[in-house]
Amino acid sequence: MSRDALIVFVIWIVTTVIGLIVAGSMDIYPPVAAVEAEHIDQAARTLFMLATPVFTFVVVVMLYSIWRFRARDESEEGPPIYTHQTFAVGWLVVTSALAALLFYNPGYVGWQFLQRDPSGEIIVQVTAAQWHWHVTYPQYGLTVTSRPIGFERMEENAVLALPAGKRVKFEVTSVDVIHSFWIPALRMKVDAVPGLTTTMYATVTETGSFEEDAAFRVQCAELCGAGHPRMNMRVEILEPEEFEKWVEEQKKMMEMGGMGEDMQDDDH
Ligand SMILES: [Cu+2]
Repeated sequence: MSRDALIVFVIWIVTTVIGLIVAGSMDIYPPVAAVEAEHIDQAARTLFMLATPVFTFVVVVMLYSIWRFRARDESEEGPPIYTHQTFAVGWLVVTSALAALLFYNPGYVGWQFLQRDPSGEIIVQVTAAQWHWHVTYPQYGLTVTSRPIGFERMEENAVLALPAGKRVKFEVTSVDVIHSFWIPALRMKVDAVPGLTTTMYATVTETGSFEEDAAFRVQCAELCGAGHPRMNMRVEILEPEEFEKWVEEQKKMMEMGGMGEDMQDDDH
């Protein structure tokens, strides 16, 4: 091993260890409220861990080469650099193998897990429209509709409630353009496409609400027009008894023509 290669190797090991410690201690994940969310966070951590040595290797080799093999005065050109055949092939093989591994797991294996059970104890039908979410619970004969009023007045917005411990099947569609139905605390997201019904499953675990953390919200995740950033809705995950109470309250409000059925928004 040449002296340069040895130096690069040592710097690479040191920066990789530092990178792994930093990546491992970073708490960048919002609250987890579904079994699926834990798996998705785990996939993100795996990608971070595998990407760290590749990233530090590229940066260390690049910066070291720029410094070490620079032209020392203006009349001089730097030393010529030729392809190192063995290294190039080795690099291709290693990174392709890593990518193939990730396609399989968490890619394929993770996808199988998300689709493992096509039933739902609770069915939630979601219809997106510029810039509302119409949320129907067919088992309860209840529909709630969000208003595009933005974060500042989020406490006035409608609630999509879910019972903790239940498997939820979301059936999502759109009446106008493509939207995307996303609940960050569940880490699940699916496009809302006009003329199609897309499905998404979540096995909800923890109780929580928008008031506790903004990850408990529906957020449109596909640019859909001027009201896109305001196309959100509060999410509340309740104990099953609390959920039943919430349904009854909402139905009363619906009958009285109150918030549950409020289809208007203040901005038009
Ligand atoms: Cu949108």
